[in-house]
Amino acid sequence: MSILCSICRLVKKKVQPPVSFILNDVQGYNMKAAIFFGSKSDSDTMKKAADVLKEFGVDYKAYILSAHRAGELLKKTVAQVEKEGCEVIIAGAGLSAALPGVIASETVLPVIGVPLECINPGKSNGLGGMDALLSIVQMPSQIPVATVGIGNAKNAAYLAVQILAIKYPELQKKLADFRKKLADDAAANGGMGVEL
Ligand code: AIR
Repeated sequence: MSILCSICRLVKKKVQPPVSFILNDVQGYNMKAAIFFGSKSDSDTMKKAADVLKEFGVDYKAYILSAHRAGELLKKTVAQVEKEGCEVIIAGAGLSAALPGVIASETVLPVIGVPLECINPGKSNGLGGMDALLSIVQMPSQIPVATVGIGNAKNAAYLAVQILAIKYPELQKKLADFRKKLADDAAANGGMGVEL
């Protein structure tokens, strides 16, 4: 009887794969995000979002696609990233920044918009990012875009990581460690009291 029990236990162990195996192999995808932005001139700012995703080990793809200049290709690409298992989208644009809103209209994935300050010698310099901020944040009801501060691509990525962490426990752990380090650094840098 006890030998039989031991065999049962072993078989049970074998058919119970570890959580990471279930997430990565059986369901067929890893954590995925997509980054869209409207112009090559936005690259330096949007790269900061990519850096945060890398830091947290989130897979992502990035696309330069203007909602105004390449609308059809944008729609196709949004459909494509959805098919590939993308779970959250970051979208940045400057000037009259339709990109995040247009993407939000094409998908039910959460879209995080980054209003960009446009400094483009020889072309329109925009309004310090206020133009993009209002374009992105003032979405009509039913089609929301979660909007971060002007140029704050990093925060878009932190929010994307937090959204993904609802599903991925390993990200929850990384976020908890990250927040603890922030608090520890604050304590070490005057948070415990300073002499003035
Ligand atoms: N843009 C491009 N297509 C539509 C918009 N709103 C934005 C880009 C960039 C700015 O216009 O996101 O911030 C200037 O783009 P470009 O290509 O002229 O340098």
